[in-house]
Amino acid sequence: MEVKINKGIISLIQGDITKQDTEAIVNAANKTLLGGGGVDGAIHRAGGKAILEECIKIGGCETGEAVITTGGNLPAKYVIHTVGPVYRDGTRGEPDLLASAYRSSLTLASANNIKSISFPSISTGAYRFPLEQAAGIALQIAINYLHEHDYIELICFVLFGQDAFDAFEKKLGQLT
Ligand code: AR6
Repeated sequence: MEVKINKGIISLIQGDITKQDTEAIVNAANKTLLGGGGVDGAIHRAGGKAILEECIKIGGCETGEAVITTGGNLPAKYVIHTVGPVYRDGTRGEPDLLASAYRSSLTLASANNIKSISFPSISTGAYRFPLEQAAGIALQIAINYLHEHDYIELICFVLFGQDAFDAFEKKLGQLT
């Protein structure tokens, strides 16, 4: 599914983010930046040790913020590592922190002249953020960003399972 917003496109696909050839892919990392399971594990496995070495030098990342490394052996030139919130009960700033993780990643992409970027569904795996709410936040930030910035051409959401794809597809239909 694709939707044109201002000068850019939001695209939803089902697949593996490590295979994407957008200029940047986003990693759903943790604060240590030292790797883990899920998307993080897949990116470090496919990208090789250059990414981990850069992450060690950077030294960590706060929740809601983002940092950038090269893409190592990945098709993408860059990996933007962001840290989504661990979802507890929804009253601890989780929605704002998730929005901030997406916004910080897009801002960092712009600062590096990146025109195409792929996101996973941040925080909805090990960090247990409810999928439908997370999809709404992710898409709203992407829509707002494309309205405010003419430079980015493509924001792609790479959803791993049918449930995630369906949730994003439904929300994108509602929001556009
Ligand atoms: N491509 C795209 N999406 C994927 C892939 C992939 N290769 N693999 C998993 N997903 P998660 P989080 C989906 O757990 O919730 C790590 O250990 C997955 O199905 O990767 O932000 C980190 O080190 C789910 O929908 O990220 C942190 O400690 C979504 O990606 C912690 O997990 C996010 O799931 C971060 O947890």
